[in-house]
This record gives sequence, structure tokens and C-alpha cells, in this order.
Amino acid sequence: MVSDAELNVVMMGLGYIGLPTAAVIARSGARVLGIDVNAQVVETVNSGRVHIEEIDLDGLVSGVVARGMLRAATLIEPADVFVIAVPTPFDADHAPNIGYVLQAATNIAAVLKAGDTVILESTSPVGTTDKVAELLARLRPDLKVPGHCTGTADIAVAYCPERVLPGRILVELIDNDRVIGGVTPRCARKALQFYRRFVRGACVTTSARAAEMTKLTENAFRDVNIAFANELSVLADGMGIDVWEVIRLANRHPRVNILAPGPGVGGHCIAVDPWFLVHGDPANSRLIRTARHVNDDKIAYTIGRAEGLIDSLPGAPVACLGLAFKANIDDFRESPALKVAAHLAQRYGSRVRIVEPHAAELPGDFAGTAATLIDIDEAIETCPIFIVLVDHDVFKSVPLDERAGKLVYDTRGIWPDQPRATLAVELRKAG
Ligand code: SAJ
Repeated sequence: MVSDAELNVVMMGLGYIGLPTAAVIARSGARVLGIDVNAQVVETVNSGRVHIEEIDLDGLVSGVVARGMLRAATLIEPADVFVIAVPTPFDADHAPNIGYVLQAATNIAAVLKAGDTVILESTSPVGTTDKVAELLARLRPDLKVPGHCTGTADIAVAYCPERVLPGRILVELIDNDRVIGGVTPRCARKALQFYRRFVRGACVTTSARAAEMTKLTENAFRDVNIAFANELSVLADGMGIDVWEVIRLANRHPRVNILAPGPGVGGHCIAVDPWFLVHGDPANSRLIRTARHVNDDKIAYTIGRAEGLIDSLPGAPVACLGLAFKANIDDFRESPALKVAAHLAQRYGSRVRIVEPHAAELPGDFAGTAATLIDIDEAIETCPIFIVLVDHDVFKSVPLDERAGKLVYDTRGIWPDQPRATLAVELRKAG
């Protein structure tokens, strides 16, 4: 690989993963060109600003752009390493759509030269990296592509999944271990050299297919475990038992570690990636598919429980706490909290007051409803009913004396000291 000072890297896609990764690589001393189809994003990054919220990202991007280490464009240029971090959504029938990955690979093929490394980071169905190599071989018959040539290949093709947690991206990009899968072992070694530049965690090499499955496995593992917690919460509700107490007690067992139930699973990873495994082998992925359904169904269940509580106090204002897909972030995409709150706003109109410190105004989902956005202080003053949908720190810190008399449906278990008589589960038992 070329020396540090000369290394040129192209990042395909400047989204939630691509932009922070590009900035971290630029900080490590490589010159990075970020490519995005959205001209607005390109302009924002080139002016040293960010279009996504992530802790400390603004300062990092403005610094590396000011030093000339990171710039953005819509058109690709030659480089030494190409990293693909574009979306891999699923279609209506949950079939993975790798169209953006193949388009990125097509663009890379146009500028590829001997000695280059192509790395896919997007979460992808097993076999996608092989398809990228196959495409490069077809588009560039002048190059010896791994898996499609004899002797030493001219380029390297590898898969290295991103594993960072929104809200901790910059820390986890450096500290997390990385799984690096090569189309051939030599490809993995080439990609390993690249990640060692900026990763402090261990970098482990394997095959591209094993690395692809590892990524899907990580998110499916979490989905299945959250589904267990969500199923427990429904069972406990039916028996008039506080599920949070049961989980706290069960987790005292040295080999039990139950995750947290909630209003459903949101975001763009955990609720999507397990389908890639299911789609690959539907007959043998019964548990993973069922977990997806359990988590998706929790949204409708939460709405039903919330309606029961709201109807118990006709006409009273209702505070819905949180819209984000999880705590302390401003990301509302695929958020179960937003779906529940928007449904309640449709049904109960001006009775519904939304508290979301990460929103300046209500999202479009509330258009046509009479719901309003208020702050937590106003909610405490005016609302006798609280539906807790997100465990933002600011909600957790509301002291008991300010909520003692409220009727509470706490889907996130943020207030363990809430008097039982005011909890939705207790009211249901009584009713
Ligand atoms: N959730 C629960 N209960 C829990 C944990 C989470 O209901 O005990 C919910 C959250 O509220 C949220 C959803 O699950 O709605 C997902 O949140 P998350 O924090 O579990 O995960 P993400 O989607 O923010 O990030 C995940 C991470 N994967 C794993 O932890 C295995 C991250 O490391 C990945 O990089 C990311 O997916 C990704 O990009 O794939």
C-alpha cells in the first residue's frame, strides 16, 4: 500500500456511516473524497458542515475539511482505496435491494487501476461482495479481479461491515473490533492494512461471505433478544405484573441478561437486517422471522394499551414522551414511538401533547392533527396522563414528586419508583 501521506480514499455515500467514517479516515492522514448523489449534501460537507446529527461529528468534519483532507463531489475520481457505504434497503416483500451497491461498484469500475482496494461496508445479503467482484471483472476485463483470475490479482475486494451505534459513532468507529472478509485471503490482508490505520479495536480476517453473515447475525441476535423482552412484557401485562420488576429480578441470575422491552424496534438496521437472513433461507429461519413479527406487532399492542389508559380519563390532556427511535438521538426514521404518538394524535387530536426535546416542530406525520409540541415542564403542569415512548435522559430525571399523581404507561421502564397504583398495568388489573 502507498505511504500514509499519499493515500487517497474515496468514500461512496456520505450518510450516517459514510460521513463519519470518511472524516475519521481523513483525520488519520489520508486524503478522502466523499461521493454522494445528493448535491446538497456535497455542498454542505464542502463548506465544513454536516447534514446529520451525531455527537462531535460537526467539529471533526469542519476540521478535516479546513485542512483539505476531506472534500466531497458528485463524480468519482481515481483513488487507492474505495469504500462503499450506501443504503441497502429491502423491497416490499422484504427482498434485499443491493442496487445502490452495484451502482457504486459500476462507478468505481470506471476509475479502477491495478493496486487498488475496494471495500464494501454496507449491510448486505450473503454473496453481495462476490457479486461486486463479478461486476468489476465484467466491466474491467483488462484487470485481474480476485475470484475471476489465475495468479495474483491486480486489485483487492473485501467486505468489512460497519458496527457502530448511532450516538456513539465516532467512539465506536475507532474502538470496536472489525471483521474483515476478503474475496480471497490476500484481499483480506490488503483491507486489514487499511483499517489498521484508524481502528484501535482488533481487526480479524475471514472470508467475505462469513463477514457478511456475521453482520446480519449481530443485528438478528439483538432483534431476537428484544423480541423475547417484548413478548415477556405482553405476558406480564396480561397477568397484571410489572415486567420491569420481573426483568430486574431475573437478571440477578448469573447467566440471564434480558434486554429492555419497548414500543417496538426502530431504526434502519435491527428492523431490516434480519430479513436479509430470512430471505436467504426462509424455510430455516423461523425464529428470526417470528422475532421480527413479535417486534413489529408491539407497536399496535402499545397503541391499544395507551388508548385504554387515555379512555380511562375522558377529556384529559395526554403527554406522549419522545418520538425518536431510541434514547438521546434526534433520528425519527422508522421510529415506533413516532408511529404510536401519530396514531394517538389522529384519534385524540388536541388532547395529545408531544414532548420531544430533539424536535423544533412536529414532524409531517402529525399534519392535519391538532396535537401540539410542548416541553417537559408544561407537560408536568398540564397533563394527568403520561405515555412514555422514549427513554431520553431528560425524561428519566423527572423526580417522583412531579409525577406521583400521574397515570403512567411507561413502555421503557424509566420510572421504577412510580407508585404502582398509577401504573397502566395496575389500573388494568383493577379495571
Ligand atoms: N431496543 C429495545 N430494547 C433494547 C435495545 C434496543 O427496544 O433492549 C430498540 C431501540 O429502542 C431501537 C431499536 O431497538 O428502537 C434499535 O436500537 P439499538 O440501540 O439496539 O441499535 P441501532 O439500530 O441503533 O444500531 C444497531 C447496532 N447493532 C447491535 O447492537 C447488534 C449497531 O452496533 C449497528 O452498527 C447498527 O445497528 C447497524 O448499523 O447495523
